[in-house]
Amino acid sequence: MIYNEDFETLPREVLETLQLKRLKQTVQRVYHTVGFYRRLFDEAGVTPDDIKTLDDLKKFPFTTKQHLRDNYPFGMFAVPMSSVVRLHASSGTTGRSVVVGYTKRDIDTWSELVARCLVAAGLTKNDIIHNAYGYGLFTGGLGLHYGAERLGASVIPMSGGNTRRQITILQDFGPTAICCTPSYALNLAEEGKAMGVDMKALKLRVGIFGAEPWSDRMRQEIENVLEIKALNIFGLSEIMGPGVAMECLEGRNGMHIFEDHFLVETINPETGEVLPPGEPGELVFTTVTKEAFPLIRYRTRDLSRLFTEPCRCGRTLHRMDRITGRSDDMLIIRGVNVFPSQIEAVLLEVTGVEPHYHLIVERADNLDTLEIQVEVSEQIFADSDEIKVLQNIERRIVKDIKDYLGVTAKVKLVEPKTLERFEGKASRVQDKRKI
Ligand code: DLL
Repeated sequence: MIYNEDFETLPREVLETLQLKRLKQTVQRVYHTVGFYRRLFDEAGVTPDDIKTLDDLKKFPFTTKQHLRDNYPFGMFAVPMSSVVRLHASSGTTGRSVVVGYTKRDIDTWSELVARCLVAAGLTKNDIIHNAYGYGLFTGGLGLHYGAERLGASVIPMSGGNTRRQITILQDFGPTAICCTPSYALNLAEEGKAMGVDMKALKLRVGIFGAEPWSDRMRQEIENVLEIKALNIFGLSEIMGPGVAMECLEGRNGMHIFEDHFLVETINPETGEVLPPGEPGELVFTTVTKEAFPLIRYRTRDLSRLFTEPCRCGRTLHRMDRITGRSDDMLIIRGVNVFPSQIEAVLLEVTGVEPHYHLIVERADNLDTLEIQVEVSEQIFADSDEIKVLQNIERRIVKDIKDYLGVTAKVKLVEPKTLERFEGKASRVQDKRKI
């Protein structure tokens, strides 16, 4: 089934004509409304008139996450705030998070694209959708919610957490589809089993999983324990949120990218060179219909590759492979994006600790855990008969990490000069998760 047959099955040359028209408009608009882009293009010696073919996009400079941070919070918006009807943001200490805005039409587009995803998963207005993505600044909850409403399905706005209650609702309301992170799906299955619930007997038929990396092995496990079809959904706040790309039930091999709204490239993350389809590299997106927060050649840091072969579902939209890694050090912990530098910034605000730390990430019972080992200062250590002082430091770090970054961490204070030092590039993160 296809939600918007007109746009999802366009012959490639018609799609490309549409893309070029929209690209020209977007590049013109950002040049005239976003000071940042005017400067960026001027410095690179390009003007909107340089876009004559889709290939000309290559001549334009990249936009990076650092650019977004430098323009925190609203500096990259292309419309006045009076036209912005929604804001979302990634977690982070002030100045480090990324804030995104939407006009009414952006919300409308987003709702349609998520509706396309749900239909690609075989859902109709007769389905009941249990939405366990977090509601709030994170785009997952509201993104899926609006898409489900657009489709006309019945949506249960569960949000994350409260796992036992989720299981009761799964039993009592009989949803036919579930949306959450893949690790949370496994966690729900396990908790349900512990509660004595036959998770295979639930009415669930399909799951729409994303927001964090997962493997085929995890897919098989989820499909086994919940007896459902598990599909991959991709997106990022900067580009829109969930619904940038989605697997279809028929193909289940790569996610169709909604190319009538987003242009995609893969690049060599070291050199920035554009790679041919099929070759693994970093995904770069350009939005061509967004009003409030358009982005030109945004480097996602997500590693994947593009498939251009036709898919048996009939969509002519190219597909991207599952995300195989990142070209930076971003971690996704229980669905929350965290950079080691953000943890460092929090630690540096705490008196009595040194900027020597290690981060250990593991997955236990399908839940990610983060341990922060950090050295205390000589002085604190010398006075450490004051066990209370240490406990207070520990508590303060746990609280600040939760407050600023939205993740729960275990903190272990260690003696001065006990953590490994690095001669070259520091490798402070040990990610022991096997996904
Ligand atoms: O995670 C949007 C989303 C919500 C997608 C719900 C899917 C479902 P951010 O919080 O901005 O947005 O995080 C974006 O998450 O750059 C990827 O690294 C990662 N990611 C998202 N979807 C997938 C996926 C949402 N299907 C970042 N597989 C992205 C692997 C994913 N990684």
